[in-house]
Amino acid sequence: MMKRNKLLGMSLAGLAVFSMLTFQAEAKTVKVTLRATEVDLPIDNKGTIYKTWTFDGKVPGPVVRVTEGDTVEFTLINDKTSKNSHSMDFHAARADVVKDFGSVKAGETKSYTYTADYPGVFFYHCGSDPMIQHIARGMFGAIIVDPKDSKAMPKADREYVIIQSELYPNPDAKEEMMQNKWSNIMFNGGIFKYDPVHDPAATRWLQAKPGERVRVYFVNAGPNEFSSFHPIAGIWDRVYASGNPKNVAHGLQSFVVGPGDAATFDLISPIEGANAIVTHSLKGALTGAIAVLMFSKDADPKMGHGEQILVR
Ligand SMILES: [Cu+2]
Repeated sequence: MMKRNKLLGMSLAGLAVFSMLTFQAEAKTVKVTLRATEVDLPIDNKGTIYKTWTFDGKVPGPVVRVTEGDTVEFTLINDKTSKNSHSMDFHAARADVVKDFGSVKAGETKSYTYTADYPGVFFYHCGSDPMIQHIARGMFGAIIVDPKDSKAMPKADREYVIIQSELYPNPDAKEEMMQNKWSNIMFNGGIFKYDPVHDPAATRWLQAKPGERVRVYFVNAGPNEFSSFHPIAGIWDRVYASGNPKNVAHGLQSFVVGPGDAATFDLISPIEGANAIVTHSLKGALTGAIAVLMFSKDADPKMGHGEQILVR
């Protein structure tokens, strides 16, 4: 009898090890290289050009995605054509603010390494002086750190990244940024980028099917305004502060995300039709921060997957 119990205990221990192997991704090293460039990009659906500063020539910069526990080997190249120094501050990192997050001159390179110890969604941005201008001109993005336990959150059927930021009419006027004189709030670097209702020139919107769990990784780049993130005609099924599975709240209408903060939002629609994702701080919404999410049985299967989690 004792022998049998011992055997049972051993096989249960074996099962436990097996399930850990099954559900916990093995930590890996991820090399991430981004290039700081100063380029002109459109900031609305008509193609109005703005003198942006960027990571990899895009606003927002590329989505970086790793798994909790991974080692990130990061390199910033400041393009030799840049007129300014630039830098990289990952909110997912524990590092040295001077040595690692310090400025890189044009034509130079800096590398640092950190482990992504906390799961969630985190802001990244240039922190070079004046930081308010480097962020306002477009040097920001999102890093998603997936939990190593793949069962820590319900599985998402589609995922989208939305980054809020302010548009200042004159990109050189640091004083106007200090006085918070923005003209528009944008999602993913464009005025009404995903809103054909308010701007007939908009050709893009977000898509999902009724019943699907849509996960929105939301970052507020600021540099100044808070966001009261709300899905008009929907309710957030779950909200995770900083995207950490331990910080879960249920059934919220709006959730405030301050500048330099981020959160993960899950949304499920029982019916066909549209939700309008906004900052309910209405001057922000009505000047550009509205994203239409269309729930339809024939939603494009590519939307909300792969490259289409940040719709360019
Ligand atoms: Cu910069």
